[in-house]
Amino acid sequence: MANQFKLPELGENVSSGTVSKVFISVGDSIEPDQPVIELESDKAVLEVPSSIGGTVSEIHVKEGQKVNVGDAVFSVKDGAKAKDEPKKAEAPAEEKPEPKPEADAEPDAPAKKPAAEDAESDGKEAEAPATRRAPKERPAARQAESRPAPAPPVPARRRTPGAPVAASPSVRRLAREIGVDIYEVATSDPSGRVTEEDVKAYARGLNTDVEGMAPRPAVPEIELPDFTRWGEVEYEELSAVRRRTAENMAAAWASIPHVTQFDKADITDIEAFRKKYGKLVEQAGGKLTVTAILVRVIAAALKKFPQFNATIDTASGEIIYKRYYHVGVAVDTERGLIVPVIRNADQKSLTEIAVELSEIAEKARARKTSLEDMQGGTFTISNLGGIGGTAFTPIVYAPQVAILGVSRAQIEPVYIDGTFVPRTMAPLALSYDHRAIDGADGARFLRWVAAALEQPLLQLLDA
Ligand code: CAO
Repeated sequence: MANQFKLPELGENVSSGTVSKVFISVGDSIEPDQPVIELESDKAVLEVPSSIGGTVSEIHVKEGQKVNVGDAVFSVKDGAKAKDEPKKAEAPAEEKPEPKPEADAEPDAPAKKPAAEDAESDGKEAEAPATRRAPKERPAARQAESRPAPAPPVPARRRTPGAPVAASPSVRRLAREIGVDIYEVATSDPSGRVTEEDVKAYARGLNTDVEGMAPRPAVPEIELPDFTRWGEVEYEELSAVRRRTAENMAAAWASIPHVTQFDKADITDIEAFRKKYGKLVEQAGGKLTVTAILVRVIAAALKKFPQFNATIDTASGEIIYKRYYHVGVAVDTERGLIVPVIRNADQKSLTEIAVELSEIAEKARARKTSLEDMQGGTFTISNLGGIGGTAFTPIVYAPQVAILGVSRAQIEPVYIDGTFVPRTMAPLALSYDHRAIDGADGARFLRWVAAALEQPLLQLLDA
């Protein structure tokens, strides 16, 4: 039975620190995962949770004392978890499931829950201490600039038990008072500390999602086996962008009945146009690309087909038609997918759009896109053609109702007036929310977009 808690590994670069607070006293009954000391290192201030439970018999550290990884912090005399130990012994190590996500911990006040309440997870904790997966430092700088939005209430993925969170007691208190689980909050502070602003931003996200929609439906989580049973594995903390993408995609996939409509656009003349006028746009500071042209064409298509520039609100039984045309463009960056928005694309010239697209893509790749830059989009374009591929089925970026995917344009033989002629054909894929849009409308919309690319003057007939 473990009766002494030693300072565990705290992260790749933290091997010691100064005890700034001791949260426990002799005689306290404590539980695994309960914060016991606050430790200040040169990198961050961390609360260190215990991996053992029991009644504290001795505290080996005091405030202001320097401690190293492996130093004894406190001892317990009765080991409240002793009763669970036979259970652990029965289970062969490799068949033990992952420790359960923690229960709602009250990080900055010693919790007084009865030990039996957590008997199951406590038992596992005692044998699989906090250091089983070395708690990693949060990649703070990456999270800081990439936080697209506060995390929504689903899925309720909790931190790995034992991974400490750096935050001051007042921030923890605030989180507790407003009902935020501090372990779910991403930090925006380069030091890795969770700040008051982080907690407030997270709390705002709990009430509504990014676009002000109702809270999303819960997405069931897939239970993971212990992969170490079959070989070596490596753990990497999800970046804020990856986490957010995962949540958005899962929510959209679970709640939107998708249909994907395919077509091809003959962009031979557009390619000739790009070659001819690319220099002019370059002088203005942009790049006349297929994506830039598509943004302009899509803005016109959204005016022609308002149901594609809408949101379906099943709760109120309404369709919300937006009278602005803000086109999001998926940008592939080192840290994942970012979707900045080109506002009022219907009112901008092609050159203006090309310049803005170059700017937002550069900004996204330089990690400078703000939350504001990504909000308010009414339709999204995802062009993977620069990378390759013949087709893909994009996922609608909720609460929008449609997204256009573009694959690599290639020269193909096209049968025209009795002869095969080489034409540059761009594969298009339109995914849409079948609750809001019928199949025939999907086909019409995409054909209209293809025709507008083939004969741009056609648009003017309706304009
Ligand atoms: N077919 C053939 N070639 C294409 C093409 C297409 N559909 N789209 C772009 N290209 C070419 C461009 O012409 C350019 O070639 P040159 O350098 O010879 O002129 C090259 O590919 C690179 O294009 P680009 O990336 O500079 O410019 P872009 O405006 O076409 O694309 C952007 C901008 C931001 C959309 C793109 O860089 C990008 O990030 N795409 C990935 C989007 C993504 O990840 N989507 C997935 C989201 S869903 O999981």
